[in-house]
Amino acid sequence: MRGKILIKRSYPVHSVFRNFTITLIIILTGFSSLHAQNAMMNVDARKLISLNGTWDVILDPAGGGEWRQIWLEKKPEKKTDFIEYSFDGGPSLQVPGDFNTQMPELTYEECMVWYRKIFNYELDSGKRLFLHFGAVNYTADVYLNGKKLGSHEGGFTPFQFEITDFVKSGRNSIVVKVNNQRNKEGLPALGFDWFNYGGITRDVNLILTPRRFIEDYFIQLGKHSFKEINGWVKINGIHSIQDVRILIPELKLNKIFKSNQDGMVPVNFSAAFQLWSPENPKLYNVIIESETDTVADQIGFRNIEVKGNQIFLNGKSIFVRAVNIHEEKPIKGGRANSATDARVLLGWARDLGCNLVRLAHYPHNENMVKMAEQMGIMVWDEIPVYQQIQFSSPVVQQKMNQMMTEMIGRDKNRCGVVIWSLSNETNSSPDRDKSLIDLSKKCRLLDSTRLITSVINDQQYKNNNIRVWDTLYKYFDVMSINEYLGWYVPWQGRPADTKWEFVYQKPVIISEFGGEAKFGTNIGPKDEAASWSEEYQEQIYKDQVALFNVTPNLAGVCAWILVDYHSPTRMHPVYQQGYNRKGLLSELGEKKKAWFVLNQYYKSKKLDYTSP
Ligand code: GCB
Repeated sequence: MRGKILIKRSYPVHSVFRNFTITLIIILTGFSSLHAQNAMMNVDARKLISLNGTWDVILDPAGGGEWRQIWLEKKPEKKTDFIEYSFDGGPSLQVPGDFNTQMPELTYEECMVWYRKIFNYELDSGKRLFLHFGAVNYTADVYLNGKKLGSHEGGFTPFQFEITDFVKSGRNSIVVKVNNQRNKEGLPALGFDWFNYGGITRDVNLILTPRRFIEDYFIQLGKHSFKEINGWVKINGIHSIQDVRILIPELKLNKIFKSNQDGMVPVNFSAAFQLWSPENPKLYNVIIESETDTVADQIGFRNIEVKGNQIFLNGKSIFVRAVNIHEEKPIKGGRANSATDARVLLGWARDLGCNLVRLAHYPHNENMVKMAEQMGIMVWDEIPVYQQIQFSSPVVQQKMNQMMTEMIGRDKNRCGVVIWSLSNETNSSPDRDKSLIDLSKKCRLLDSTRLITSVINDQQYKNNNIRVWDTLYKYFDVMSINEYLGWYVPWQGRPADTKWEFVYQKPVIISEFGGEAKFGTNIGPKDEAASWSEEYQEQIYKDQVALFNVTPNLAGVCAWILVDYHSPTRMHPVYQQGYNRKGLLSELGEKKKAWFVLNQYYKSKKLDYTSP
């Protein structure tokens, strides 16, 4: 009751009435606010007009912009009019980029910011026009020329709107209400151990297409094959049978396929591909031609499978030498996005000896995924189903499904991506099991070719025994175990004497392990965690290697984490200073002692790439 009175006091009555009326209309007509469309992939290969650069902004920490209807961009018309907002004469922000690191007053803000971009456009009746966002954290409400196009939720995946019928000749204005406030039913939910960078964090583009265009395609090897493509192409805007041609000039391949009436084109063919692998990251120029459109992509072909307790890449058993990475700009901090950021982070991972990177805990920008593929580093893609998720909520389940669909939609032709991860450290419950099992089935329907996993940390420790029991493991290809022995969990005995008990027999990846140390801290008792010393962290890594050596079914390990990163929950004033210090590298890229232990281990594991 009190809440209601407060709302009436602080918001003009007419706006409350208006909101109520809209709600009523929605309930009565079943009309809900428009959702963004699933985004086109391979945006770089399309005809683009970039909307990156300077955007005008209005900061809205108190949430007043909604009832002032900022998207209408009203101007005073009569002498007695005044309008209490304006994009003109206000601050601006760079897009792509998080807002927290661009304005000191926004450093720790989780709030609303309204963005505006003006662009000029010449109408072309032969073309369709899409407004594409690489990612906005966390929610985005998008308006064009005062009309709402729709909304999107989820900070790490692309979305778009078709604006062919709304764009005008001449001046157009886009307004986006961005809100990075965390919420209980969000993904992630309320608690997470990374910095919640808000804003339009990835590229914004206008995409021009022909009226009938190549909307989507999946061109990858079939599940068990080394030479047979089992995919599809989707043509948008046709209602008749059409030809689609696939060309791979290097292989002298030129094949024609027929669509159905709705534009779906099944694509099957064989070729003698040189398979993609970390040793030979071969990509082919693949051209897809419809009667009215052409799209080119760099695509690689490889086979990833689990047989027994091992992972096989192109028929050879592999050991995954991996590291976790958060999407933070090397050295500078802030949300990473550029190819340069990707090159530095992946270069560090390669120096360490990695053949895989886990892009924790959400889909990273496309530069990371593409560059890893070019460098011969396999990728683990993950959705932010992280720790305390409200699995009982149907809305949350629908969001999980949407984010997974968007991640797979974007990255499905990147052969470097070998694992879809559907969650991290969730608590066992009937609701969790049901939602994640359900999600795993949907994932396999969308893409049956990759391995899927869910990361779990509820193993039981007793008398130097580790019992891995979670029923969820049954539904996934790889058992991904996070264990922090030596840090959150004390060693239970000699690491080399540890006994594992696995309820399910599958390949095991230790997906997180490690501990904190501040670079350059070498004083204090070396056997005390609270010394935050490099030596303490180094010992954890030595002990972990001893543990790995007695871990049955071990198919790989993935250290937490490559670089120290910002996390406001890390509050020790001397050693953490707002950073999670589990990095093998400091935030400036300096190597801690543990780095050398893992580097040695990975060098020894390189020899494990064997034929079955
Ligand atoms: C974990 C989480 C990771 C954390 C890490 C830590 O288990 O999966 O997101 O950041 O531990 O440093 O505590």
